[in-house]
Amino acid sequence: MKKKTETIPSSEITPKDLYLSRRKFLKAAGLLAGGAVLAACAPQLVQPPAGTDTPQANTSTPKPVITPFSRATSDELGDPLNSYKDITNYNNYYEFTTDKAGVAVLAKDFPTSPWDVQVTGLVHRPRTYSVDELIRKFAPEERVYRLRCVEAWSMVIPWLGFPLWKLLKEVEPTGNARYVRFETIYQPEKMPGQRIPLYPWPYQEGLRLDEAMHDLTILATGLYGGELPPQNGGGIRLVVPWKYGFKSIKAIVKIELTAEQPATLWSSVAPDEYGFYANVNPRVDHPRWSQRTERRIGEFGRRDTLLFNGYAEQVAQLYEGMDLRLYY
Ligand SMILES: Nc1nc2c(c(=O)[nH]1)N[C@H]1C(S)=C(S)[C@@H](COP(=O)(O)O)O[C@H]1N2
Ligand SMILES: [Mo]
Repeated sequence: MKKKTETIPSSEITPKDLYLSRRKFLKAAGLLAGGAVLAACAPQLVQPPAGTDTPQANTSTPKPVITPFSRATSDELGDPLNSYKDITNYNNYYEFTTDKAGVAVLAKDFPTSPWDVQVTGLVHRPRTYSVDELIRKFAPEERVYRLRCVEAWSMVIPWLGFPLWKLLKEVEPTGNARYVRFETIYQPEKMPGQRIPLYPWPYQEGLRLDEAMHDLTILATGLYGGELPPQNGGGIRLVVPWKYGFKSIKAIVKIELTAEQPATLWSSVAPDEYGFYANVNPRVDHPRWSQRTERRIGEFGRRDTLLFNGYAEQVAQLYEGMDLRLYY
């Protein structure tokens, strides 16, 4: 494993004191419900649309209604967060539908808790973890990241998550491990898109081990201070902010350390359009459209796309010696 020296500590990305466990979060939510205690910290409070704020409970006790909040109002470049409504109602999730505005409705009753993730392959300590245990162990923190879809739209999203390296360190990759493979749940009875054999389900993705160990790479368990809605990849999803959104695989049930570069759904469907690396790069056009600019959801007009989605200072060293035009 390469030692990283130039990564930004999470404390510089977002406030240190927002390391909320789910339990602490519920407490905080209680405070919110009781009054305006945290209102000053949450100037852009957004009321979630009815029905999208409470992931379905397995019990008859309804979960408390959670008001999404974030201490941050913008990313580190000064651009405002997208609204909770945008983030949870404009989604790519082909297991449900290819209609971005239709995912939230179709995923509404998809059960995200309890949720288990198996960590396996070339590791000394293979294990299955529940997301609840991961949350207790690794205390998710807020990370405000840009998400840039290969389709040339983008958002700024306040995730709750923990760096993937913490989990990988715990399972101890063997000396032969060079890649990490991720697999989405396969549940065609609950995911209508998986009944259409157009894609080689289940969705799978992969990272090189040093990319996976980079401090910017997180497993997200929530957003806007609350739980991770099904349409955004609950129980748990990957977020790799310097790569096109399709690398950030949702609803992960398996993480496997491998010696060989794993197959990915998109690179097997269209290898010349969606490469394994998929680093955001305005200079490498998609075969069917330019990647020079993008549409920030909620804005008029277009803005320039940034190399590595604006994270070049932190991640460019991962690709030294690689011709970025060839590894798209
Ligand atoms: N399992 C799975 N993960 C997925 C996708 C998908 O279709 N299935 N779409 C990807 C794409 S193309 C994007 S842009 C992001 C969108 O994440 P969001 O809906 O939370 O904004 O999820 C990625 N992860
Ligand atoms: Mo995407």
